[in-house]
Amino acid sequence: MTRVRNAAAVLLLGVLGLARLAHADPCQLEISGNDQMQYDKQTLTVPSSCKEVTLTLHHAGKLPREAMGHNWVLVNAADLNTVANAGMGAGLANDYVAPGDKHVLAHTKTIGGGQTTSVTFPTSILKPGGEYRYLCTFPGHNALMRGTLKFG
Ligand SMILES: [Cu+2]
Repeated sequence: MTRVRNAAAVLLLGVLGLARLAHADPCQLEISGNDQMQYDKQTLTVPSSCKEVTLTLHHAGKLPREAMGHNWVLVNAADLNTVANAGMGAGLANDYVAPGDKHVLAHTKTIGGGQTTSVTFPTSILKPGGEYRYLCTFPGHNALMRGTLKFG
């Protein structure tokens, strides 16, 4: 019994250690959305040393995705409105992202309150020193839910 408990304690410490490591990794980005239609960050920065980026989106609210769904969509600044409009037409079944939209650089699924999702993409799609925009393409949300991602 003691041995089992010790094993559980070691496992727990291991998990906590991994979580701390993941948090310290600058190539792992995190952002939250809430029921007030807001992201918790207006700027994200990716160091040029990252070969790959993983963006984790957490919905800190309680409302379902049909009412207050959030996603995270990365675009060139000039394409923000085009992508938002195309996404609206694509509907929730497509996560409000038009299938095959070449203006979309990377995107997560659309999630509801309490859910978490992530997307991993190579930094080879970004230009060093470049500034990009991210937005939520749920209809009407991008007016408030948008920010800047800097690379390098
Ligand atoms: Cu949203």
